[in-house]
Formats: sequence, structure tokens, C-alpha cells
Amino acid sequence: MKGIGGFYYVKASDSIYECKARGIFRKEKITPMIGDKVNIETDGEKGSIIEIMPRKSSLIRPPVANVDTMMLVVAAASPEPNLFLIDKMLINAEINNITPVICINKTDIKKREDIEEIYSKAKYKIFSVSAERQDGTDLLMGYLKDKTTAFAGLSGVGKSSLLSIITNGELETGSISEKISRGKHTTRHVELFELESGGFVLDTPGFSSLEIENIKADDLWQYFPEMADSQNKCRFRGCSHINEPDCYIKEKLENGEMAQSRYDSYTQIYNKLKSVKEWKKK
Ligand SMILES: Nc1nc2c(ncn2[C@@H]2O[C@H](COP(=O)(O)OP(=O)(O)O)[C@@H](O)[C@H]2O)c(=O)[nH]1
Ligand SMILES: [Mg+2]
Ligand SMILES: [Zn+2]
Repeated sequence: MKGIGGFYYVKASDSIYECKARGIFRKEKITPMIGDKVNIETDGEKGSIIEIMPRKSSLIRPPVANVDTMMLVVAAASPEPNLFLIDKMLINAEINNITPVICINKTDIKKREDIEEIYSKAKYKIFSVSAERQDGTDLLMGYLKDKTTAFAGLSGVGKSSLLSIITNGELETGSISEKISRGKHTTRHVELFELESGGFVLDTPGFSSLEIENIKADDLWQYFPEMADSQNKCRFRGCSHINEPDCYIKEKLENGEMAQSRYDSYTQIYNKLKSVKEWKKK
């Protein structure tokens, strides 16, 4: 559930145990992560982690394992959504085997049918909510049931506000002490919060830049759900969907089935991945 100063707090069916990790993990250079499913040995309140189960997913920022869903929170306004960053975060989640979902918050200020349209064409699940008015938050909470969901997004989009509603104010206490101790809205340590309805949520620190790496440029299309049906539909095999004629994706773009902003993100990341590869070869 959380780790503080070399102790790991492990939730079992009956209680939470304060555990140390077995020495063997250090030798093998494995560190238990928040979200890990583990076996422990205990003779009371304390225990030790003796086994870490294989991870379904693992994030680096913040370090957390077995997240099912990334709830990418976007503000309808202030801060203004950055479509390129949204696209990179969606791809990054998919690369990490995490299902991304979009949550447009602050819809009390502004409606964002434009963003809804872009991402519904891309086949993402979208929630439009207002934490301020508690609008749409019930639907959002229903979706979180029995999943482990990381709330991500730029600082100021309303992650903490939403989590406070979702957890009945129990996460709010944490964010107030954060503000006092650090003087800003950053999240101090990673901790899973168990929902009454089942499932876990966690807040993640907002960050404003992200690079897509460790995938091949030619595999990038696989991380764009609206491009996933393109295989063997272009004139050329291995079509990059950029300059080739008779390209199925270019057709989709022309008849409005793929948003221009999504295509622009694709070409920008594609070119970047290609250039990094070329540079590494030298
Ligand atoms: N108008 C409006 N403001 C909101 C909404 N949700 C959050 N805010 C405000 O946006 C600011 C940042 O919210 P916070 O939850 O701290 O964002 P975080 O940095 O993503 O955790 C705060 O001043 C909130 O009161 C909303 O739905 N509507
Ligand atoms: Mg916050
Ligand atoms: Zn093509």
C-alpha cells in the first residue's frame, strides 16, 4: 500500500502489516514497489516480504506496480489542455500495459466537445466531469470499482479535488498537510488508497514533459487505437502513413475519422523516434 523509510505496508485480508523486504531482493536488485502483490511471513504486527509476484505493469514516475488504469485528467480550461502531451501520456500508458481513460474536469467553466470528439474518434473512454459541482463524478466512481487506477495529468487540473470526492474526503487530509509542509500541491509519497466500493486509487505528481522512447518508430501506429485497423490496408507494406500514396490512414484523416491533432502527434513522435534511432547507429 505504501513504503516509508525501508518499511513496506502490506495489506492482507485481515490487517496491514509493517514489513521489511527479504535480503535476497537486495542481492537480486529487486525493490518492492507500491502495488506489488506479495507473500509475507509474519508472527504478529510485523512481517517480511518473502515473494513478489510477477508485475502486470510497472510505472517509473511514480514507481508503482500493477496499475490497471491511468485516469488522465485534463482541465477544460486553466490549465489549457496540451494535446501533444495528452497523446504522449496515452501512448506511454499503452506501452506500459495500462489502459488509459480520459477525464475532462472543470466542465463548469467550459464544455469541451472538441476534445471529446478527438478522443472518441480515437476510441478512448471519456468522462466529462466537474469536481466543483460534483457533476459526472458518480459515473466516474462506478468505473473505478475493482481496478487500480492512477490519476495523472498536469498540476492544477483537479486530480486532488476529484480524489477527495472519490474517497469521501479521506485523501483531502493528506493534501492539506502536503500544502503546509511543502507549500504547494505536489504529492509527497505514493500510496494506494482502497475504495469502499472496491478497487484502489493513487494520486501521481503532475509533470509537464514526457518523451516516448524504447519503441520502434514503425510500431508507433499500434499505440494509436484509431490506427490499429490499418494493417495491410495501405498500398505499401510497412507504410509509415506519412509520405506514401494510397495510405489508409491518410484517407481516414481526410474523411475525418482521425483527428488532425492526433495525426500531427503521430508524425512528430514518428520522426523523433526515427532520428534517435539513426543517431544511435552512428
Ligand atoms: N472551476 C473548477 N475548478 C476546479 C475544479 N476542480 C478543481 N478545481 C480547482 O483547480 C485547482 C487545482 O485543483 P487540484 O485538485 O489541486 O489539482 P491537482 O494539481 O491536479 O491536484 C484548485 O483551485 C481547485 O479548486 C472544477 O471542476 N471546476
Ligand atoms: Mg494534487
Ligand atoms: Zn499508410
